[in-house]
Amino acid sequence: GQVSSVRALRRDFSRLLMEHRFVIDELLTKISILSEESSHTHSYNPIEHITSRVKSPRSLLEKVNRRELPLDLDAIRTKITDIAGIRITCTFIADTYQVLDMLTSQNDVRVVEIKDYIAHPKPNGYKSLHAILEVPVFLSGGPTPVICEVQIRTIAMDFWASLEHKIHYKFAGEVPDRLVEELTRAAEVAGQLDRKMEQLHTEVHDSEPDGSTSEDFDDEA
Ligand code: 0O2
Repeated sequence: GQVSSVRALRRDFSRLLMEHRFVIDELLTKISILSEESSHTHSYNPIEHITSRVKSPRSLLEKVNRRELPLDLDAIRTKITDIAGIRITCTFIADTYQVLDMLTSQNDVRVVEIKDYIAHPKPNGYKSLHAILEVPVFLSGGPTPVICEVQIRTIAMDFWASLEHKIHYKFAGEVPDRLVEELTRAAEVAGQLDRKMEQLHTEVHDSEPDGSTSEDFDDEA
């Protein structure tokens, strides 16, 4: 009857969330391998930090309602692409593209969609690379493709986005015009900082003497 179908829905819903925890685990492993390998090979790690989250049941259901989707788990799984989310903060702009490329070139990673808000910022100044990726999770019944949203940005972009997010919530989306303008200007300043830091980095890198420095021996010791 109704009780058993509610019970079944609950069970399927919790399985859906579990699978999205698994896809995060799969991707975090890929990212940490790339990061560690880069440190080893180039003595350089393009990744500053990584955060991840599975959407809470409440905010997932709110989104389902907002989108007027049926309570059908197959529809939810394909239409709501940010149930699993990973945010990678990189040092420089070039690193964001490189990390995206290293992830999307892997055989078992299917690119569903890429949104390049770095090349094409949102009107408010928001910048980030967004990738909707589908990765197999190896369950007892066989590989199950699961979707994850990966956001890749620089430290400056992340700094801006977290403040903007807080302000957005504080004003429940009705941010006063003056603040919106100031935030857009702050996004430009963050962009200038990113370009300046990248330029300094290139200069320092190019002026490094060729051949090994004493640091190069650290790993061999
Ligand atoms: P939260 O609280 O971070 O989860 P959609 O996700 O489909 O509703 P859209 O525009 O198709 O919306 O997707 P998009 O552009 O890829 O943006 C999704 C996520 O990017 C957002 O998730 C934010 O995390 C981030 N984002 C996008 N635009 C902005 C922005 O202007 N400011 C900030 N701070 N973050 C942004 P959520 O679910 O909206 O929010």
